[in-house]
Amino acid sequence: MEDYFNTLNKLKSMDYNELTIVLGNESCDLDSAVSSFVYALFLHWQYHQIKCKVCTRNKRDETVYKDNIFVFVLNVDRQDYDLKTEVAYLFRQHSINDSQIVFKNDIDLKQLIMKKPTKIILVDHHTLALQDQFLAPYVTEVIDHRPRDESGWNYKEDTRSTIELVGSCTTLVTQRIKDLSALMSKELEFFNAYPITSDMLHCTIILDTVNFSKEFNKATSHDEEIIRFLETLLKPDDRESYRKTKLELLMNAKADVSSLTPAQLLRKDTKIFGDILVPSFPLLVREFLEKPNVEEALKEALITRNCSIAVLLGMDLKAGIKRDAAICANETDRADQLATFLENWDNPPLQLTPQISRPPAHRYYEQLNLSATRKQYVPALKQFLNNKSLIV
Ligand SMILES: [Mn+2]
Repeated sequence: MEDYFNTLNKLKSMDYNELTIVLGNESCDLDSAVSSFVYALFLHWQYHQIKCKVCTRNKRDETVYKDNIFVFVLNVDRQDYDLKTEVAYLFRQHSINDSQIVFKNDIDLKQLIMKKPTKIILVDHHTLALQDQFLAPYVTEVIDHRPRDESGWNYKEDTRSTIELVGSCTTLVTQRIKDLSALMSKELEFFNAYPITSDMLHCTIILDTVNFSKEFNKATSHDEEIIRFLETLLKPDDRESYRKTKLELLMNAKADVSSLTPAQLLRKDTKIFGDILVPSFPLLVREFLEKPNVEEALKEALITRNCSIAVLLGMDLKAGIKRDAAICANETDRADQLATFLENWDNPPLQLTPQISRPPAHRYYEQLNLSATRKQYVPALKQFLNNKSLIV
């Protein structure tokens, strides 16, 4: 593994011949992160397998010779990595440190593509985000498990695509690695050289298919075939309990926000409507408001997201479901107007019951409509914003 991570230093010093970037989608979920890491690592391995056959070290002039490098880029800013709790959990568990990872905001892709030959491989998505559209001419391969969307397909004609509706993109990545390895008659060598990849791929398929749950109905026979292949490498004693334990660990890691600061919680799952910031927390707002530095974090979040008011939504599942909400703003008049508006909203009623105020929140509520999520607040907030523009 050292050898691979060492090549990442060559990116910093621009000491390479050609760069291949493997990029997942912007949610940077486990599927995207593991797909890009494992595929980049495979391409690195494959390149060195082939290279050694065709050119021997003594025939190369080391002073001018440069290797091709293969870099996985996590499609999230470095400061937001901890928000992807299950990704950080699995990578750290396999001793992949944050310093060995290239995050989206660590590199300037616009500069890189101008300086040296660059290829982009998209995994777990095939439509570039708006701000990444300039990468389209550099895309050489796509591996994705969502329905093919031709509308944004402006890639070169010879772009190789593997698109198949399966539960996890890592199923397709594993298949592709198997196929390319077979072409080299080295069926299992990559997986044997980097055993953590089998585990990471296996974990991702388990999480994406919710351990092949019938209820979620995400898994296909291809996912099943691949997970069985991975299990021939991982050799669990008891397959059923092995899978079950993995799912529990990953689900817990995904829901564990205990290490997040208020500032991070305000970025984790947040939507903006007009100038209203609406973060949704996997804990009660009451607990959020008790965290240190919460007032500063709220002020900062409002300023950086260009908002003047925040509606905080909380949920707790520890002893049955509980929900609460709070309104925070610097400008109390407008906060009062929004409070009255939401209290009286009846489509459906949110059943906000005022409680004693909990600073720095302006208003604090228990929400008795337990099925109302942020989705049910959206029409209310939009209506409120429309009313305001009518008055002005
Ligand atoms: Mn996916």
